[in-house]
Amino acid sequence: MIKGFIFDLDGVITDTAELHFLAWKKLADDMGWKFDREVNEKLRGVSRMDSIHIIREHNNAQISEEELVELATLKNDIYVESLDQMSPKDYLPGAQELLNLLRKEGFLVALGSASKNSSKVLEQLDAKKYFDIIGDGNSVSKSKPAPDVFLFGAEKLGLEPEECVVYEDAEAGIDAAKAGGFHSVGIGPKDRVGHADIRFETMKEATLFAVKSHFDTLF
Ligand code: B16
Ligand code: MG
Repeated sequence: MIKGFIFDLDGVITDTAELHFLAWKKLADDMGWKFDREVNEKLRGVSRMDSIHIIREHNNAQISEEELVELATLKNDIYVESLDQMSPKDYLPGAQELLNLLRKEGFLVALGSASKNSSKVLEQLDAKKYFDIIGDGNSVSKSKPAPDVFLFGAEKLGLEPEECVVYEDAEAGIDAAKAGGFHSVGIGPKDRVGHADIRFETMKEATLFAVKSHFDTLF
């Protein structure tokens, strides 16, 4: 029986991708590095340090690990400052309605994000009230596609993976959900999350009704 839901943050609850893009772009410009939306797409759901490694490789830049950590911190400062402009208006369409309904129907709910800034993002959205457990980049050391952040959430909720549905917008996020034995809902195009148990183009279509209809006997 499905008793809980675990949500990725960026790309599922809200769209911070643009703010991440602008912050990486500023850093890349300052460094004289190439960085565009195509490269940014490769960073979806990927941790901060894995992201800067991808950008370094894209630029063939010879730079030490120590400097990379410093640069990632600079990018993060820009990103965190830009979160100040985020407000409860910035839920992705359908996300807040779903979270409200899950509360009303008594499901357990956890966050399962790669971000180390999830607390600030949830505060800006006034979304902490929807989550029983926050699992994020501070909770585990192995990031997606490892299932650790979802396993952390399930364990803290007191549930088995097969009792939880994971919502994810990243390829590595669906890989992580499947590796952990969770039911998965993919948000986005087929070439990205087509391997999820069920896929919707946007959160607007990924309603509780649609998910219940798909998993039917599990509810
Ligand atoms: P931070 P998610 C991910 O969030 C983003 O999709 C990804 O682009 C970002 O690099 C990662 O969080 C780390 O974020 O720098 O704030 O720790 O999709 O897992 O909610
Ligand atoms: Mg995401």
